[in-house]
Amino acid sequence: MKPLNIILAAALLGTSVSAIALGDEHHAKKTASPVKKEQKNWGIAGDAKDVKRTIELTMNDTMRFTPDRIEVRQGEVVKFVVKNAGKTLHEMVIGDKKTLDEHAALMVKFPNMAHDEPYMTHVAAGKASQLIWNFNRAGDFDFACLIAGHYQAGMVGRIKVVADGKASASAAPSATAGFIQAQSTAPANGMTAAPQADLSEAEVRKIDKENKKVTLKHGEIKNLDMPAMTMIFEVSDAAVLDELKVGDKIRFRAAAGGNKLMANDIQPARR
Ligand SMILES: [Cu+2]
Repeated sequence: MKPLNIILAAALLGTSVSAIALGDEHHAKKTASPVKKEQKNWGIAGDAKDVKRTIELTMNDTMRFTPDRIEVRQGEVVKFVVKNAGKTLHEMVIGDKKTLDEHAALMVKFPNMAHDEPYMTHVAAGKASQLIWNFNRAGDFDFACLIAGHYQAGMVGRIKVVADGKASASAAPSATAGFIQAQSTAPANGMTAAPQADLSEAEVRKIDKENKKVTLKHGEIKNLDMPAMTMIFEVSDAAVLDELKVGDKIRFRAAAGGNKLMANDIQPARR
């Protein structure tokens, strides 16, 4: 599964074939980059080799998921096969209500913002994609389509992760509330907001020179009032991408213009 995806991603690099047509592209590229897994309140990225269960989900233009109620056991690694039976783009994003609410509000503000996180998959009309997630924390979570207007139209489902009685107390469900709080206020990975109001800090996650795009795991973007997350930005000059490599810590000036999010003035982060 993993090697296959890497080969697939490599095969796609030289082509201009719309990778979205393959449905799995999003996933394939992700698998190919050595990105550290990040524990979220609702779980952590799963590995294909650990998948114990496959759940098929269908999304459609009536803004519904089928099924929209899912129950899993804590520690279960689930492969979601997500089909888009509609005629418009949909996505499945797993999260908790607070996080999804925040993201949904941002998507209304920046409709063309492209996220890239292991707990989400975007599926073009008529295609299918997959997402592997390890539900290692018990609790009640949600999944949703955050494309502007869809969440607001009720495109949301529930995931109940039933605590595994045998699991050790180290799962610390009691810390849940504090975790959510910390997550919303502090950028992940210890990234701090740029001291200069309009410069943001980020780590380079993916470079797509052909399309003049760069995926950045960024800290808070104060000038856009955007919390820390991983997003795809465009650059005006592809040459700046030659200076970058995955893992670089940078500073940049984020700008929202027209329907684009731009990363301008990219420079190395000062230590
Ligand atoms: Cu949708």
